[in-house]
Amino acid sequence: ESRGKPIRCRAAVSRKPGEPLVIEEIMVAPPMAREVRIRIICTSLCHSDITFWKLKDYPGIFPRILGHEAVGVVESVGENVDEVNEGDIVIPTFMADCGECVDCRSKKSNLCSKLPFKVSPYMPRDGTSRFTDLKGEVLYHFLFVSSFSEYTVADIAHVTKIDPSIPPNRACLLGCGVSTGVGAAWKTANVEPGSTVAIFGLRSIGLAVAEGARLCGATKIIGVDVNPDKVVIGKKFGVTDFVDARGCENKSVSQVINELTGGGADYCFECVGLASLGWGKTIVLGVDKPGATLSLSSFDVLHNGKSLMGSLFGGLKAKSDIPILLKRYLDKELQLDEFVTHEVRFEEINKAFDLLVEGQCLRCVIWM
Ligand code: CXF
Ligand code: ZN
Repeated sequence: ESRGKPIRCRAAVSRKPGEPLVIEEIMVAPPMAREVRIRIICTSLCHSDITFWKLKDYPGIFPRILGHEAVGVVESVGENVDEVNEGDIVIPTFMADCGECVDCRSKKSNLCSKLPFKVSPYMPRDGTSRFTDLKGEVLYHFLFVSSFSEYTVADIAHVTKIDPSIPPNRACLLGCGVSTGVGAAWKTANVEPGSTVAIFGLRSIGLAVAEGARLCGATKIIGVDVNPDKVVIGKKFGVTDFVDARGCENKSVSQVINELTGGGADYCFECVGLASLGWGKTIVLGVDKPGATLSLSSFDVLHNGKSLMGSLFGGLKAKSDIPILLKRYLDKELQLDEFVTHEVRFEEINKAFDLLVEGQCLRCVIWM
């Protein structure tokens, strides 16, 4: 019986920026009020883990436990938790869904104002860590999830209970990347049947946007990438037209898109981390370094009626929308299998980093 006591387990600790993770024994404190301790079953690697793993100029956040796309089983619950019980299968998420604040109660926003999104090294509610190494040194959290550990602690507002019939190596994908892309088309842009879509960058997020746009009934889904090999994988996710960003000869990418759509795509999705404005609505999903800026001309916004919006977690509310996506997978509408290009054991977690950095990998599932 581990309930109420610290658990000693293994975690992959990021001790220094850009250096391989170190698998060590750590201590995971019991959950405090409104928290749950979760035994991670599977976790996958998202590009944001790599972005923050590499960042040198972000003081005070090492050593830390990365990972934020995962599924697990509730080991124990703290006081005042009635939403989940020991043994429940859950997805921890980097976005909170407290269900009580004005934003969580509104249909317009997925940005919880009680536990706002930030890149914090601590638990969201009391601002302390649940992790220490065997020397007693604090290990920091990442995005309120820290799934590169056999056990983690998450706030109940960051936990969604799911149907346990979905395989864990598929369920974990709904914790970040796939949900973000699908949600961006479905919730943020609200792509309607018959519309045209252009997607810049066909890695996991861009392909998930294509998948979302396909499910919403978009008739033209243009994928833009610098790698012409993406044409094959793009087709699997509903990309109808591929534009090789480097091989447009004497035309610009926007000219090509203009010709394909008769004037410009209704919705453009920026999934690279280099914002460029599309024709109608442009939705920014690509994660860039802190301090990066977007340039847009006021002429374009005013004269050409362009609009720009960001989409965190695809505009999804975790507790109500993850179960919808999960059901659509079980009903064979939403594709998840094709995202998983690699699977490794926890001991090989650094291989997952190499694979994602190299770019041939979409999602690498890590089995604990
Ligand atoms: C990202 C969203 C933008 C800030 C960092 C984390 N989410 C997940 O990958
Ligand atoms: Zn992510």
